[in-house]
Amino acid sequence: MNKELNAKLAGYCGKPIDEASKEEIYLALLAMAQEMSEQKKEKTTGRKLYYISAEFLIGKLLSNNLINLGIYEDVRELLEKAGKSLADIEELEPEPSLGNGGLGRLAACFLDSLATLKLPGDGVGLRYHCGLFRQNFKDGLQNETPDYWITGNDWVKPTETVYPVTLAGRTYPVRLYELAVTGYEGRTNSLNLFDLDSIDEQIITNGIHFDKADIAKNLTLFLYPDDSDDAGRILRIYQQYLMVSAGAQLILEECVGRGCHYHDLAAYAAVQINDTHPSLIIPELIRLLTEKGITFDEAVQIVTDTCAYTNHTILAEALEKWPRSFLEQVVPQLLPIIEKLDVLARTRSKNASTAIIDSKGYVHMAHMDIHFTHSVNGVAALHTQILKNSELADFYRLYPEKFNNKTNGITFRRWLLACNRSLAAEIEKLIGGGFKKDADELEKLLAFADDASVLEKFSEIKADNKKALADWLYRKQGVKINPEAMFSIQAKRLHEYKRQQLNLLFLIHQFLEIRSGHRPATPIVSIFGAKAAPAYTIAKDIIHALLALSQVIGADPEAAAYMQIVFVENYNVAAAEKMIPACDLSEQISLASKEASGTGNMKFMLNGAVTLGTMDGANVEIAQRVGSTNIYIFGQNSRQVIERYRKNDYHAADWYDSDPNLKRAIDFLISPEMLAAGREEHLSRLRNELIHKDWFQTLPDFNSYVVRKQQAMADYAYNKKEWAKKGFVNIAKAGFFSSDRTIREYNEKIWHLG
Ligand code: 26Q
Repeated sequence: MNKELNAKLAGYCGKPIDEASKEEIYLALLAMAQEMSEQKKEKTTGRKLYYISAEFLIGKLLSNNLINLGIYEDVRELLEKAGKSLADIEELEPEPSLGNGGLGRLAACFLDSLATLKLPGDGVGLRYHCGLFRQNFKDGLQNETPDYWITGNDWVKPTETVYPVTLAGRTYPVRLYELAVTGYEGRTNSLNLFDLDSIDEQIITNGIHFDKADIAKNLTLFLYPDDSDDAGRILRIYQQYLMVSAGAQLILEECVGRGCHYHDLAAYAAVQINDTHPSLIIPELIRLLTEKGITFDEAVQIVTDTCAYTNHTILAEALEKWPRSFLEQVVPQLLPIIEKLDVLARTRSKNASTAIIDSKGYVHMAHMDIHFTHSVNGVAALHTQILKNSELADFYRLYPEKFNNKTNGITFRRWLLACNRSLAAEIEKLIGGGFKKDADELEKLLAFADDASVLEKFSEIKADNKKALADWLYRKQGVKINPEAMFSIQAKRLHEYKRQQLNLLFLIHQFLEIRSGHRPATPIVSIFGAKAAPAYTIAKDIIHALLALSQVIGADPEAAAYMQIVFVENYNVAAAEKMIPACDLSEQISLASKEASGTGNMKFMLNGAVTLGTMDGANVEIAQRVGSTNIYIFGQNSRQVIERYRKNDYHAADWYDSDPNLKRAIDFLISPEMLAAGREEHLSRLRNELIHKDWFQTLPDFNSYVVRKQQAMADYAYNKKEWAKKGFVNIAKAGFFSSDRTIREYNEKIWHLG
């Protein structure tokens, strides 16, 4: 095999491997993997899934594809023999950051599982020229620059297929690009991404600004990090319609090509709508079907039978609603259809809360989805419960049969086999390789949970990963961290509901405790990775406060011996792959009821970290599986939180006034030391926000957070073996959180593919 592969790769290089440069080898591997993936394409029969999503946070693909093609080890070895390092070559690959966070990464994990399970399922989305902005810190503030990832030698390839899409009365040719998604010992599916040839990267000026009016040049230039102004919001509708119109044409063309008659669309296609960003596919499919001569009523039925909707959030501000005037401007061809759907919805329920177009003229995307798809799912058990009982209760009464839960999952190929090879190898030694395709087999590890030598080995792997992270941080950011300390990691988008500010208050408290002579049980390195939406002021203030605090601690040798804060710049998939295997304590501290699921929590667990978390999202299901000795739960539960919101009687100032520790920590934000390290504008705004608003109830959870975290630190410090066992049990119990399981459930209950 090795010899054959060697010859093959040298063939792609056009020279012997030891004479080729890293760039040449990278391109050769890319070409070879693409050709091998191509050979695994299969003819589709029966029902095929189209997972339509504004985001696919695919990350780098080289190692992933080599693993899935079964040649990673062989390639690594033969490169090593030629004096080259595969790890160095991987560094050359740019990361396509075509997603904001969880929702986009979930879509990418799902594609991997679909192909691994040999299910016919393609992605449909947009080929943004710049992914989520690149983040760097200057003077303690986040700066944003464009993140170009397209080089001309990419995994994503242009095709000859072009669809016409009419936006604001003008028709644009939309090109289809394809990415081969190859499963682990599976089949190859496609990620179909649409783009305009006329996009012009030259129109970007200072940072990430550009002329928002010039549609032909800007439409797919950026992935949207927020919707802070109207010009931006309209552009998002343009993007969404470009995606769904080209997507709908692709779907109909493929199905007809396979012998489908328009009446039978639902027998050929299942369309999964990933949150509300692709919801316009509903009126668009109805429009196209009626153009083909199908009656409106039948078209509505066909589309309902074909489409299903996933909800990923219960934050009111993230539920998309568009002023009718925006839609009139961008997609006048859809408005008559949306209006008819609204009329139809109103015949089903007189309740104003379930209308599609409200009295102020806003079009509610989620409402259209729920009325006109056959399945509505939440992404974790608690989330689905909350949708049924509160957020979408009126809809649940109307359509109880549509509601179902599909707890999220992650692909173990990327999040274990690729990012933590030594752990995967050790697991394989103990229980064989079956877990790679049947994640439940990880439970076999439980037989070793009390085996001292096994736990010892797992602790060594963790220690090595921590050293590797420390080296990486030093190379990347020039910071030195103590690998002997406990690594606590909070890595996720910066958002008030995720409560990085709670972690901040803990760190201030810990710092002040050290100053007053109370040393913690263990030194701790608190590592953060988080991007804030460019217009999200308070989120940026939180980053600022953490960076300032990091300096204040660094300047105090006594405290610095016990604690350190590191903010990883430009957190993305590649960074996650380095950070997650090195984590001891996984911070999942959102306000209960607000985090729909979380998927980072699953990645950390799978890599042997212990969770410190609230009873929120999938943390609840993690806690249920690992048991209370192997997770640190704190804080109010979702019932208490929802009750507090309902009563509307939360006053942060009462908590601030009555808890001296809390008051001391909050006031430290504007202490002379902090003001010397940071800027008053940001620090006092954050302090005011915490005392006078604190919409995400940070203060009521402060005490129990401090207590549980200090308990975790003591357990880590004083009982290494017990601590190792906790992490080990987490790995053993992670099987349920494989996206293979999630995809099987979607297929059995919603899609019925093939
Ligand atoms: C909406 C309107 C205008 C502009 C942007 C948006 C927008 C963009 C992205 C709204 C939401 C998102 C992303 C949401 C998201 O990532 N949700 C996460 O989904 C994960 C997968 O289900 C869950 O695990 C997380 O709990 C959830 O927060």
